[in-house]
Amino acid sequence: MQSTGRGERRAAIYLRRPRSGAWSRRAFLKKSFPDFFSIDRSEQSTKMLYRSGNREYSSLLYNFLWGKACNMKTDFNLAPDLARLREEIARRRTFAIISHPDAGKTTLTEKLLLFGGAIQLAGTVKARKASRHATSDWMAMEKERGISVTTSVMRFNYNGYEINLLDTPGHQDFSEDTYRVLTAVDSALLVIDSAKGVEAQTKKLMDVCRMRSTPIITFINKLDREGLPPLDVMADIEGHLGISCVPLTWPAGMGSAFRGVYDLRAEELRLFSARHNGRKVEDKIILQGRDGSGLEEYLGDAAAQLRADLELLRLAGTPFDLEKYLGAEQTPVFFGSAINNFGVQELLDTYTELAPAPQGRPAVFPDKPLADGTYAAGFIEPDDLEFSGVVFKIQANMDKAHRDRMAFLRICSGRFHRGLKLRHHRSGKELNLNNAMIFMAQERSGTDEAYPGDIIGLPNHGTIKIGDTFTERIPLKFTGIPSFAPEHFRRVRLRDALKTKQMKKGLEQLAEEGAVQLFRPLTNNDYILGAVGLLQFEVIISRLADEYGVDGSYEPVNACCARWVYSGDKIQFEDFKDYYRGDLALDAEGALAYLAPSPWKLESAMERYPEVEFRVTREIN
Ligand SMILES: Nc1nc2c(ncn2[C@@H]2O[C@H](COP(=O)(O)OP(=O)(O)OP(=O)(O)O)[C@@H](O)[C@H]2O)c(=O)[nH]1
Ligand SMILES: [Mg+2]
Repeated sequence: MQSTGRGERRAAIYLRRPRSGAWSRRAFLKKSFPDFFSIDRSEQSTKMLYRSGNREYSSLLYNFLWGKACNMKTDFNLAPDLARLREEIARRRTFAIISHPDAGKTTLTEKLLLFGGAIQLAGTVKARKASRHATSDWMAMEKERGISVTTSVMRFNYNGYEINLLDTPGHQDFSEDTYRVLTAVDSALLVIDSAKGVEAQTKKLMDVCRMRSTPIITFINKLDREGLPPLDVMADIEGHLGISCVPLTWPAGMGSAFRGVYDLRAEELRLFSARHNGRKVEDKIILQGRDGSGLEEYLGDAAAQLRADLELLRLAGTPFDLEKYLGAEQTPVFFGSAINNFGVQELLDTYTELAPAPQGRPAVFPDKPLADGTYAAGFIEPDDLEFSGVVFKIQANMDKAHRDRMAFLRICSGRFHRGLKLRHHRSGKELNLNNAMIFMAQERSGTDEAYPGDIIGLPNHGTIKIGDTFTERIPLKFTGIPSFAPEHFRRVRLRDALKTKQMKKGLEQLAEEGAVQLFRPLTNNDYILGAVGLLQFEVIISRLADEYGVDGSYEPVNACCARWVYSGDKIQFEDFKDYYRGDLALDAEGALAYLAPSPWKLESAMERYPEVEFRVTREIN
């Protein structure tokens, strides 16, 4: 985080308590800080931005100072707080690993944890009995099938950096989880299988990253297998993903002829060794320089090819440009083999060096409505002194013994400390945070302190939902957490009628995670699930059995899509409800939805009732 220095100087000026009612807030603060609070006339005043030098501050800092000014007993100095906060922000990296299924995200995550010192021995995705399983695939179904079903959050320290790493599932049926996670990170690590190149899901993920200009570093994996020539993989990425590639390492050979990677920045060759048994390899050999005769000795015939490749890159390659990477126009590329611990150390070193520290994000102020029905918008910087954070994920039963639900909150600004009182704006309630958690996948531990970029878990019993915003005082809502329209529907059947209560509880809790939606028809007692991807139904049945002891199955149901219905025209709405009663259902939040049996039926309902609004998604909150 760059600082002009002026902000601190100004903030360090002592505030004086205003004489009551003598000035308005803004006038008082402007008088106390003539420079700091000069409002930028070119900005709409509703944006509530304040300038100091070339830095802008959101209204959070403004309100924070005001609060301090009013409650102040002694003079108050902000500068040490701000400096400490900025220091902590600067050493944080929060990123997601994304890719098409099976490219090796979980395997790479395990190795990043290994090199980060968070684990001593790496497990594998498909562990044989008694051998160790990959840390981030902790759910029973993930272990059985060797695929990731839900995002795992892991926090570890590497080289002085605090890293928040999120291993996402690749399968498109779980992509709503991945998309939400992408709103909570500052950068992404894209994994590509060298034999497959860019795949369908890679393109979709890239589109989501592009919407937010998320900076991306690429790891081309599985070099120990026969794959596409590296130049072809890069051309594939450039052609299909529309981002320019800048290799920072280059492979020497591949498959059985894979000998190692050449680090283009350090100008040294690291030789590949497949002997590691899940531990860090220490016996790599480093050769300095591309001209050294040692190249032939270690690489044999592959040396000439490597020299030719390197010459080509020197003549025709794009130079690395940090600004372009941060603007998501360029992606640095690494080659390696995650399962063999190869190329991982260089990746981690460069990732922490290049990736952006926690960034600010847009928000709206719900207490400042505008004439057009929207709210005043603002931008919250991570070094705003008031704490703010947004919940992007809910996970039930992470610890079956405790049976609690965990809300994952990304800290957006300010400092978290144990005992901090936060306002939960949707309910208007105050929450005393004594038991916030940090994670190593399924393992958790309490935390006393956390900073912007950190992901903390708030244990709760159903009060917190995806999209909820927390701040110390100021009403604020972070925007941009997507919600998804279900495309597939199933009726849940229970094998043992005595377990109805457990099933209801299980379905309600799992629906709160946002991966499936639960509908209760107005005319019967059925439980209908809607999901974006079919695999979600299997996950629910498996989790009902594993976490709630309920044996369930599915029946088809006559619905093709759900539309949330609203209307300002009471008479027409009542008429609509009477007419379509058999196809109406309440979702888990009690919102009314029309489960259309066919696209044609939906169209005719829309024509018949022009005053009824049919929304594709229900706004989160
Ligand atoms: N040969 C080879 N296989 C690898 C390498 N890295 C991962 N694999 C294998 O690829 C398969 C998929 O790996 P995962 O790490 O589960 O892939 P993922 O991207 O997490 O998959 P999903 O989470 O299900 O999308 C596993 O069988 C791994 O052992 C590698 O470097 N070389
Ligand atoms: Mg995985």
